Amino acid sequence: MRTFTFLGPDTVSVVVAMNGSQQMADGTNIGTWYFREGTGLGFNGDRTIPSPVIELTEGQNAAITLTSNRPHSIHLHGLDVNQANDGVPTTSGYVATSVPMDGFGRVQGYTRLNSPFTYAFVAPQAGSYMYHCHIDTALHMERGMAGMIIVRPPDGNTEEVWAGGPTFDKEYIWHLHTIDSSWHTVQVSDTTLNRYRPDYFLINGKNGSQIDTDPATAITAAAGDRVLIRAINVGYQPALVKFGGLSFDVVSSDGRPLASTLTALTELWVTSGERYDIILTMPAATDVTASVEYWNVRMAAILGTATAPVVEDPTLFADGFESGDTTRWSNSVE
Ligand SMILES: [Cu+2]
Repeated sequence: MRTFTFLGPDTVSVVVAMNGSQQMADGTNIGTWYFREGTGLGFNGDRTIPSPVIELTEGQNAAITLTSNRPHSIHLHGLDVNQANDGVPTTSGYVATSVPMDGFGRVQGYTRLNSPFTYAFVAPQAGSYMYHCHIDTALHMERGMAGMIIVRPPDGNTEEVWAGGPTFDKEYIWHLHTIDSSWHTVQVSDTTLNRYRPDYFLINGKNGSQIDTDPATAITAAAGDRVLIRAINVGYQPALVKFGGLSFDVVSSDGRPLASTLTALTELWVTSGERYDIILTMPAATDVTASVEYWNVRMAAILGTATAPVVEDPTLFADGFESGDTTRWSNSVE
């Protein structure tokens, strides 16, 4: 169903690739940095952003081990972990070039290059979270060092947002991100980064017509199916998400259930660092185009838009089972 890799269960080994290359719809190859699963260093051949999904279960004792030959960290954005495991450098664990100074409230939670650092925590309440590198953050996140963390309910249920919470039949992740290609020619922050002028507008690392055929993003479901879309904005633009006029509900925000579900929305702002869990019930005979508008709110201007099809597939049975096909979660869209 997705192009992402699920990691887990208890110990996740993550390395950093700084030689990624992402081909955009216009043929341009954009250099990327990203986290990937593995224990060795270097390039694994997938060359993709976003970074992989880390999937955990509520209450699980989780450990994420980061190995890198350059300074990086994993910040557990929105997860209630203690400071040493939060991944914000100087007060928390990271992979350092040299041993940092002690004092000033710093913790000695760092390792040298190529020496793994382990972030240990108890997976919090079920919901949608994110992780990203917190070293030279503006550049490293933009380069692709960000991904989603999904915490499942304690029983591991993959059809319930949280224990006793809303149910769903199909699940999508919409990782919202923009790229300023001029930022992808520098190795460390410099004056190039004084301005952010995105020229690629992505969902799940793809742009333009690439999205139409990306089974991780293009929404197909049977009429009546409840489709969960976990929207996560790792970019620097507020994103206005619409599903072609279809109405939808929002059940949780930033990993927490809403006190009351927002119902019958037709658009939703998702700003930087936010996550929303959206449930769209697929109407019969649907064939519409969803859109993600990336805004410069100060200028009241849309900088760019990513679009994706939302289609009711009559060959699918309700509840997500495909007709004559038992490979329920492996999408066969060409
Ligand atoms: Cu980094």
